[in-house]
Amino acid sequence: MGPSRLLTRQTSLAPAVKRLCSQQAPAGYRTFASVSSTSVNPARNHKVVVVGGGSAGLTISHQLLRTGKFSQDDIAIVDPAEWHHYQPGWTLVGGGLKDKNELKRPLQSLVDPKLKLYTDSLATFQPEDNTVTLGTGSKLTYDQLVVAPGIKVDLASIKGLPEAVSNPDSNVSSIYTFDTVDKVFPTVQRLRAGQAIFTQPAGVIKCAGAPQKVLWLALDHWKRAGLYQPGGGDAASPIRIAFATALPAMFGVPKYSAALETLRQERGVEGLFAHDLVEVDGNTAVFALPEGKGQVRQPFNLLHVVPKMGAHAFVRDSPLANAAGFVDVDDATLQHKKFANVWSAGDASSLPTSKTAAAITAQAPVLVGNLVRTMEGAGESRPGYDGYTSCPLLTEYGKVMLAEFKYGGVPQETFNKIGWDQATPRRAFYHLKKDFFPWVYYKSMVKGTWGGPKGWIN
Ligand code: UQ1
Repeated sequence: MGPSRLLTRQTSLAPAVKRLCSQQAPAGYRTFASVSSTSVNPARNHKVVVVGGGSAGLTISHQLLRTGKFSQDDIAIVDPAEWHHYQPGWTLVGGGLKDKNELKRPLQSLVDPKLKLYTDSLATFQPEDNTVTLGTGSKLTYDQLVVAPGIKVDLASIKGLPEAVSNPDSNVSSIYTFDTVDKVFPTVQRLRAGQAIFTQPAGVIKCAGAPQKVLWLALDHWKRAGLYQPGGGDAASPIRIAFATALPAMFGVPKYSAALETLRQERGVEGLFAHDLVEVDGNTAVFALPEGKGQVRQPFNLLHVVPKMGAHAFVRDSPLANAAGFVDVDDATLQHKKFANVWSAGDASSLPTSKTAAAITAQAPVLVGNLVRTMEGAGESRPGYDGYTSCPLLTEYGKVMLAEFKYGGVPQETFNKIGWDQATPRRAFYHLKKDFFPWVYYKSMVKGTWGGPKGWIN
């Protein structure tokens, strides 16, 4: 029962409520109506509560709506964000190819009016009671819960990084946050000589290819400007480039890793493997080496940093999380391992695959199908997700290597059918990445009508 229905029943109170509500309350003043709505009826119920209005949350909410099984406000989205960002485009901003502001939309404008949007933060989960508590203290109850709030990008995980990226005079930047992404290309343009270092951290991050995409575009920029030449001496190549990654190889999938390692060597990029950035100290990057081998210090003239990432505290500290802090769902059904009416997809999930928007295109239909089956008591969830994900790796201006793979790092290439080996960078893939994916994302994906490699759905 909604609060308005409760109030109109109490006929003696109704005129007073009407009078009070018609007056403009000053900002921050709690009106009579808002006081009574929380005290009289603290929990609002929805058939489905979706936590997060990012790529996964919006895609899943709209795919649910398109099943035709939900009415006005049956589905609620909880997200405090004012803006929704097309984050896969931030590598393009780092390469000077797009403006960060053209990639964002007001979140409200992307939410179908049939969905209820709570612009609040989420405080805690009470899955035993089918309840979530919002940052305001209000509670929502649900029949089914979808947890898709994404992953936290933690600039403070690296000592000195927050200060360095926010200092306009430093050559330290990162494509991984909205506030810092537009600093990247000007630092690349400004560098005329010296050591450039691009980092990739230990641990789970979103889009594990992005740390090197920004490197490849910068390298191409300096090459075209006559400042970089593989194997050239100081005169021919005043800029030197290093990729410092905490991982042992260029990429997690052997097929693409081998192709990228060949590029690295051909292009004269120094590989600092098993180097995990822990501190930015003035113009020196400090890396931790594995197995207690200590630290190394590397002076730089330009540093592109990828911060460490991890589950949001409100997920990590909840009964829904696995030991790593991610929502503990089945790899194939996306159903929670303990709570059968809880689901997760995207960056917040435990799904052991690379965290990308492309992965959402394959995860969302499986989650939606199984959620609806469960809601209707139509039987057990069906395994349907094979780990599909993709990483369109910009390897230079005008070329992309379209890595597509599933669980176990097994390639699953869409354009295999027409005889293309996707480890070969191509111009057609560049236009998919730069022009087609951003367009289809806002035109169709977040509206629930894009199935990734399957094309248009619903
Ligand atoms: C995709 O659908 C998508 O979403 C719009 C991406 O953007 C982030 C992608 O990177 C990829 C690879 C897909 C998959 C689609 C095809 C046609 C391979």
